[in-house]
Amino acid sequence: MHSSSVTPANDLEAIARKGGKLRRMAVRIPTYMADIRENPAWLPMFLLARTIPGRRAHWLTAKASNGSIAGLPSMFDGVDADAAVVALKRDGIFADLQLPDAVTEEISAFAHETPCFGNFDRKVEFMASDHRATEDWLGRPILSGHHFERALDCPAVLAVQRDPLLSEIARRYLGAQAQLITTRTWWSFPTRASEADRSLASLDKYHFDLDDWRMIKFFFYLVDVDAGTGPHVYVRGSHNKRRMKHQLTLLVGHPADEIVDYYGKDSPITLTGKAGSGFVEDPFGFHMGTVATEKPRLMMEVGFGVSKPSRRRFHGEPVLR
Ligand SMILES: O=C(O)CCC(=O)C(=O)O
Repeated sequence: MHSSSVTPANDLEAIARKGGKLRRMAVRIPTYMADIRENPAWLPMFLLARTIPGRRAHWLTAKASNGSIAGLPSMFDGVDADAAVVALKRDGIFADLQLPDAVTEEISAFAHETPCFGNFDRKVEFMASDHRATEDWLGRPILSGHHFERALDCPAVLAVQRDPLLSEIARRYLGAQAQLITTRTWWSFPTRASEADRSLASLDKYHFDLDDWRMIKFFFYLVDVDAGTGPHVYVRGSHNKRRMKHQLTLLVGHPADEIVDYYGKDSPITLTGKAGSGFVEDPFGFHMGTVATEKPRLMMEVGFGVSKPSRRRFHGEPVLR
């Protein structure tokens, strides 16, 4: 009696979990297919870059970086690129970046004044201050608001993207082939989002990125981010060590208990901070954004990789079904 009443519930839970996994994966398939059509070289990367041997083999092609930024003006005064690269190699993350106030204010003002696109859908265009009204009009939750290519209309965004310190860290970590592959700004809104929307926005589930063989991403908060603003979480050390089960699956997202059991309960770091604070991470390490519960989060990302960038993905735009 006891076991028969428990087993079906467990089965249902397992089926639901599997259904959730499939839904999360299905939502990314149109993007993966578009990537392969645009650049067939993406297929071997997609299949092999998730494995540690595949990755290590690719790291062997990294060329030593010979350039130096000594003498070039940077807005990140006092940041030691060597210390950043040491931390990236050891932990997968360096969390000691700070934008000048004027830059933070300029990007924040731009994001408040520029319409964004909800849930990556170009038909859902609205100002961040109209988020609730737009949800009412649309009849469903809006989790994210991206500015896509409009971000490059903001001179301060361009100044961050082109800052020599970022490319210096990228070249020293990824090798001389490092090149810019993403620049995006976006809002994450507090709302009750569906599993599919959370998956598209890479929220609330530990995952690793498979957009290139070797990558780093710089993230900057443009509002104060505390526990209620959907802070980013990164699992230290998970960028160079991977459970076999997580290498031999097409899924990039995995349950938190599996991650914490393997990497240790002290390995996840939750990144809260003032507007303007930033960090750089190797996104092969497990990470996630969390869904904001109280206030919208405004974030900027500048990503570097070693392969030809995709125009669409440059601004974080997936393909919707
Ligand atoms: O929104 C975030 O904090 C995470 C974004 C993310 O997971 C990603 O860019 O891969």
